[in-house]
Amino acid sequence: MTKKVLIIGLGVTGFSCIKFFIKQGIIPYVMDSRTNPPFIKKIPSSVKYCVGYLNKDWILTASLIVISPGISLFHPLLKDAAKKGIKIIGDIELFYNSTKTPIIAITGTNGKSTVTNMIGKIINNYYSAGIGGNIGCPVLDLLSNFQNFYIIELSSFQLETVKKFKPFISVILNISSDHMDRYPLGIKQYQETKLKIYKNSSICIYNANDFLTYPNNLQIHQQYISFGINKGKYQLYKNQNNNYLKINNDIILNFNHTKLLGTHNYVNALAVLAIADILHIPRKISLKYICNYELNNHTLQIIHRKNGVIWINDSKSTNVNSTKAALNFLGKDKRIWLLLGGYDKNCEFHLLKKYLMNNKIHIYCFGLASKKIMSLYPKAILVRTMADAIKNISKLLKYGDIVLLSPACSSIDQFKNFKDRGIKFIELVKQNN
Ligand code: UMA
Ligand code: ADP
Repeated sequence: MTKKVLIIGLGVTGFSCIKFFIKQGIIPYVMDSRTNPPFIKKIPSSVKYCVGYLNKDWILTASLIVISPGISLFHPLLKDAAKKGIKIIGDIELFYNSTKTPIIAITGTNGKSTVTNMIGKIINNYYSAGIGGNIGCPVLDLLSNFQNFYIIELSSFQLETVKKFKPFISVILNISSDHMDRYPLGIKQYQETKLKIYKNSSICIYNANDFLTYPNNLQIHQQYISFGINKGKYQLYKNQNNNYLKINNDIILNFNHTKLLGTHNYVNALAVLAIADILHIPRKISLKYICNYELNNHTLQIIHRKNGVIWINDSKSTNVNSTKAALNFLGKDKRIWLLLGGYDKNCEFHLLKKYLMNNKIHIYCFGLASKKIMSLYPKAILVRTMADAIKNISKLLKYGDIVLLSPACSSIDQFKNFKDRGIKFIELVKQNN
């Protein structure tokens, strides 16, 4: 019987899978539940496709199903396929099976892209590394170039389908409530998915302050390295106004002398140094890159200063914990105008209460989550769109104020993605100020 490979999802991942199989002489079948998925016009003519719904017959007669991260493994039709013994994997497993190059895999609720980029810059100065995964470039597209290492950012969605995947180094930066619309059994289900990253890994790096990241199945052949605030091998040690990087009681760096913003980014840098040390990269090089690292766009990015007012684009903040990190960084003294809202993924805004009850914070909320936000924070101001919020706020600002877009929600109800939301924010701020 010929092998019938079915690819589900026609976004960047699905398209990279089509190219991968065709290169191996296998013509796959493709489907997407959307009527007009992003890569529909690029499907080669030899490939049969079905869009607008998930085709049950195709699913139940496939010999291998490769799903994209946007499709849940817990979809009833996929559960039926699994019961029939049909193998279901994702691009990460295909990638692992196609390379002998050591893989550094990074996950966590927040900080993945920051850590992936920071370690990428360090490694690429000393060796060569291909960077991809949830950060943007689908992993199968990395295979064509020779590299010493692959650094891949992994979402919980991508980890759902890993089986034999064996990274050399795996990192979980932190775990807090996110994507609860995809994990009906709650944070434990989400955590268990994230913990899969450690399963076959040679070295596991975890956050000593966050027990949800602790490896659960300790194995004699694995090595465990921790980082954390005043805890773990790689420590952030706070003393009066200084923030030191400490390893085994030796102070290595004063974070106050770096370009990093906020305690959470100091902690991210601990994980980065732990990886760099494993790869024997001279500390001098690693510390130089850590000191000079500038945060990615849409992450605590100061985009405008006028009349003593600072405007910050933190559109990449798509959950409660990243908004907490932004508010912690800004402190309690300034008057903050916070733009909150979008699609909340069933997450818990009450966890922001401690921060949002501060009289100096004025909340403007928009998008699908706004009703939920209003019910918890009745003093918040409800607007239809982010543009309305910016227009209203612009008339009320005083010297010393900060306007922060850190929405704690994903953007898909009103924007294409977080980048689109951030770019529109920048345009609107400049138009109105
Ligand atoms: N979808 C359908 N029907 C389908 C397939 C997908 O409705 O049949 C929807 C999904 O619900 C999802 C969207 O389409 O909302 C995109 O899904 P996809 O699997 O086609 O996504 P790709 O374009 O292949 O991009 C994926 C990752 N997307 C998701 O996990 C939703 C990208 O992460 C990643 O960069 C890319 O693979 C390369 O690895 C994006 C993301 O938002 C940035 N990730 C989430 C996050 O960071 O919070 C997890
Ligand atoms: P991810 O790729 O996991 O989404 P990013 O590094 O792109 O992470 O950052 C996304 C958001 O999370 C930004 O708002 C950023 O300021 C915040 N963030 C980054 N690192 C952390 C962390 N360790 N803890 C909490 N929030 C963080």
